This record gives sequence, structure tokens and C-alpha cells, in this order.
Amino acid sequence: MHLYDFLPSGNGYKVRLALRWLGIPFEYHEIDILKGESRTPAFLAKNPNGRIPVLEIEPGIFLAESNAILTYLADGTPFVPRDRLERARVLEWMFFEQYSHEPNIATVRFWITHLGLSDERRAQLEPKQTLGYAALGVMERHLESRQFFVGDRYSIADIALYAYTHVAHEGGFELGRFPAILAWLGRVARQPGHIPITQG
Ligand SMILES: N[C@@H](CCC(=O)N[C@@H](CS)C(=O)NCC(=O)O)C(=O)O
Repeated sequence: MHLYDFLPSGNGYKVRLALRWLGIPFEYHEIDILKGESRTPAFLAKNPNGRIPVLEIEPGIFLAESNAILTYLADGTPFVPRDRLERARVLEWMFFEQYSHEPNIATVRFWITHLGLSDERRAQLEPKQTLGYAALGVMERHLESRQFFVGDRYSIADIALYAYTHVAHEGGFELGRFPAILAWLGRVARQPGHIPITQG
């Protein structure tokens, strides 16, 4: 398999983590999104949406959207519950991640670490932080009585939410006020085969 990715990306990291945990060999291809490399005609032929990560499953078969890729890779493994409701709960958290978490927490981190705060972004900072903290609050309350997000077993819902939560401080989010999240981050990082976001 070939993974088209950008190292600082949490969306890409989800896929790298899953590939490592599942022991699936892959070739890593760095796409520098800051230089527009995800918007070239060659890349748009892989993903017309112009975004990494993209997994080339077999020659010419491309799959985009990090959580779709996680679902594909983990299908039939212990990282996806067999129970119908628990499987839907995994999706529930993965949709939450894409709608309520990533657009706030990941976006603010990207502004601060890569793009810088223009006047326009500065004006959007506070609303995004409010929404980001609201998402962290939802996670904190859920984790107060649980080890992992679904079925008290490690699943792709944990991978999806770990990716941008563990680097939320890079976007100025203070995780110190979320002890249940901090304990869960530690549990995820202790899973066998864990790799840091900096590893391709
Ligand atoms: N919903 C998508 C989001 C993908 C996404 O936003 N990728 C960003 C990097 S994290 C990207 O490729 N940006 C480059 C661009 O928009 O040109 C996913 O989960 O994979």
C-alpha cells in the first residue's frame, strides 16, 4: 500500500497509527500541503478533494478521508466491534470528531503552528476555542467512567480522537483541566506498536 500524507497532519497520523498497529507494510509519500502539493493535477487524480491522507490500496485504487480509511483498514479486526450498536457508536464518535472536534481543535493548531494568525483568523480564534473546549468537555464527561470510547476496548474511535487531542496544546488548548482525557491519552500511547506523530 502507498500512503500520501503530510507528517504534521493528525488526519494522516490516524492512518499511520492504524497501519503500524495492524502491522500492514506501506510506502510513505510526503505531500507538502504548504507548497500546494495536494492541489496538483497528479494529486487531484488521486483525490479530487485535494487533501491528504490518501491511501492507495492497490495500483490505481485510492481511498481518502481519514476515518473512512481507518474503517477500511480495521474492518474485521478487534479495533472494530462486532456488535452492531457498538459499531455504530464507533461511527458516532468518528462523526463527532469530524464535525465538533477537528474543525476547531485541529484548525486552530494549524493556524498557530503553520499559517500564523492573520486578523481574519484572530477574529475566529475565540469562537473556535469555545467550540474546541466544548468538544473536550464532551470527551471528558464520557471518559470519566470509561477506559476507552466504546465498549471499554481500544477501537478506531480512540485512534480518530487521539490524533488531534494529544497535540491540542499546540493550538493553545489547556489539557490540564481534563484529567480523564489525560489518563486516556496515556492509555492510548501505551498500546503496543504506538508511534509518535512525527514518524512517517
Ligand atoms: N476530512 C478529511 C480532512 C483532510 C484534510 O483536511 N487534510 C488537510 C491536512 S490535515 C489537507 O490535506 N489540506 C491541504 C489542502 O486543503 O490543500 C480527513 O479526515 O481526511
